[in-house]
Amino acid sequence: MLVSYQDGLKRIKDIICDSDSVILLTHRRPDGDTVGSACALAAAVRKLGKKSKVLYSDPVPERFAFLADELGEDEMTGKTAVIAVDVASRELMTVESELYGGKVDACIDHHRTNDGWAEVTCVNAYAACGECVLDLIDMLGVKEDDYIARALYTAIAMDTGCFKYGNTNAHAHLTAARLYQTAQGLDELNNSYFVMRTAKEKEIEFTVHSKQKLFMDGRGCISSITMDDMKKIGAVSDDLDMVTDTVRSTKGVIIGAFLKEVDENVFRVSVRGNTKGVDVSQICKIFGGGGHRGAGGCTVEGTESEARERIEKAITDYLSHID
Ligand SMILES: [Mn+2]
Repeated sequence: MLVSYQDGLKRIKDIICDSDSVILLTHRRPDGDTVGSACALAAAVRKLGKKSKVLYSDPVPERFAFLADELGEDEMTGKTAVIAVDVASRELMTVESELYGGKVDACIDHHRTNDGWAEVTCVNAYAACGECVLDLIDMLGVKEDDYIARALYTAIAMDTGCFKYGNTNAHAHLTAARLYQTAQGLDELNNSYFVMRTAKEKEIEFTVHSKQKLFMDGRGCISSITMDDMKKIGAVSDDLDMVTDTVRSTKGVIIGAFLKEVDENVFRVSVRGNTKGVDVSQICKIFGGGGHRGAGGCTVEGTESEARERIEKAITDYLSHID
């Protein structure tokens, strides 16, 4: 059930205070926001003398693995609460429900599209879920330590693309500034997240650039990568996280889409918008997906060219209606 944000924070605080152990759940294909938010909340819960662990749905990408490793996991004892973070709908979790008892007591999130799927769901449309989690940690009366600050900084920096995406606002900066006062080595984190790339990632970038097509007089952009391409490079899905942005980085592009083949003839589509006037989640909804105004995702089936055509047509339709 969706409740008001402040009421939700209070209720989630009560749920935590009422429990001996807390399991945190992330969405599948975990990103910096869901991992950072879950790890930060798990660490805060421990400061209250309770046990905690995070269930990640899918393996944690290499660049965020240090957060999961440093946290480790407690043995759950006594009354155990289950809280999802950054999870807009139940379908976004692949973690086996037997692992957490099937019932999700609460969900704290920043997606406008959250349908209120958990027992208590509260949403604030901040740039990152990490900002919601800091509000909750404040309500719990826990002071953020170095680890919590690095985890929450990861959440905010990743979901704002290092404070470059259209969702970046004063609150995101002010929260990051607060975390800077506690965390050590955030410059190194930025460097590892936003500058350094593996040789494989560079090769992927090259492939994605070479398969890029501009349309609608350069206002739309599309590119894709197949499992075959990835096999040739020796890349895995995780290596692709950071290339999505290249489809919106050509000057003049309003909407860019990147298609990644995740199963034979099944493409996971990431759509990115460059101006505040567009809402790319509307395009993703056509294909059963969703997301934010500036960033959304969906899945389409077909060959590479069929999938590209369908997405290109949807973007063309959308762009011709906003002129
Ligand atoms: Mn997020």
